[in-house]
Amino acid sequence: MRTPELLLVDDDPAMIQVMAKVLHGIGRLRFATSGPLALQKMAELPPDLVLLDGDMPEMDGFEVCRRMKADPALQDIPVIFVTGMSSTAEELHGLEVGASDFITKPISEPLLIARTRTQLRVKALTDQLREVAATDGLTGLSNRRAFDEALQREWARAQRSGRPLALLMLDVDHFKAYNDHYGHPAGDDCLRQVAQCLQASMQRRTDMVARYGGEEFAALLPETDTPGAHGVATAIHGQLHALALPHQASQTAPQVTVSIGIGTFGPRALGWQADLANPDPASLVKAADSALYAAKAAGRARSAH
Ligand code: GH3
Ligand code: MG
Ligand code: MG
Ligand code: MG
Repeated sequence: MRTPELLLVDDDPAMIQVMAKVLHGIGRLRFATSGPLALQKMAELPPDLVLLDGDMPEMDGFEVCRRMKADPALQDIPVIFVTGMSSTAEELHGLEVGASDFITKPISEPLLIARTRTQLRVKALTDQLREVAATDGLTGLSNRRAFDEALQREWARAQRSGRPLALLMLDVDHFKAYNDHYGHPAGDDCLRQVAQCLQASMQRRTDMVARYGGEEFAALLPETDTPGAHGVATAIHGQLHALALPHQASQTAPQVTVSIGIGTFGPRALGWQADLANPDPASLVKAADSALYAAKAAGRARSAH
């Protein structure tokens, strides 16, 4: 397991020193002496746990916690309040804004360690669960759910920025025949190899390839226009050709090939395909899907737009 990142937040540096001495063996420690500074550090690198002073002059811990829980990038990070107050009302307030646990000052070292470990364990399990929920079990690629989420996100970003967005739909050619000829387990293995090849063909860190379902894959290419998308598709055909997975039962070629449909979204004035009355993410999928159908009809092992 990777080293956990802890953020210790208290307006009193002496208090941070006390906690740091106790927690230094548990993870990598970072510090903030105010609410705004804490939020800034979290934005730079989301920690695995925040130990948060309730009472701070500029912005109190409750407000920091409220803001964290309203931010999708920060809301799964557990927060332990370290407070001087221990009234039921304060504790309720903390729970209402999303606190996971409480420690009262003066802190007990064993309790601080035990509660910190507990929350880090919960965080590690949450991360694991999120990872499993987003991953396709056969290929290890992102799954359909993760793809749909990314599409919503990137679609919204493209709308805001006016930058293009491309989507490739890929389908393995004559794959039913592959299964019939080589057997289903070999078919599974073939899908794994195709998946790896697709992953290796992605050109930018922000490109995402997913198993869309069955023997269909999808790639989401932010900031990519139609020529760029064609470039990626051509690279995929080339990589698969070089990989040369035998497919004796294919009517297209004696090796595994894919057909690719390209959909792009962007300002029409610049020549990108946006001729849709009410464009939404589904319309981009639909455009790529009809292009895929065209690529199949035109003879497979090719791309269409
Ligand atoms: P086309 O070139 O038109 O795409 O022909 P095709 O045979 O690939 O198309 P079809 O949709 O008829 O067949 C898809 C096949 O993919 C059928 C199905 O058994 C197989 N398949 C889907 N998911 C898996 C999987 O997880 N493992 C294996 N081994 N086969 C799968
Ligand atoms: Mg304080
Ligand atoms: Mg299919
Ligand atoms: Mg197919």
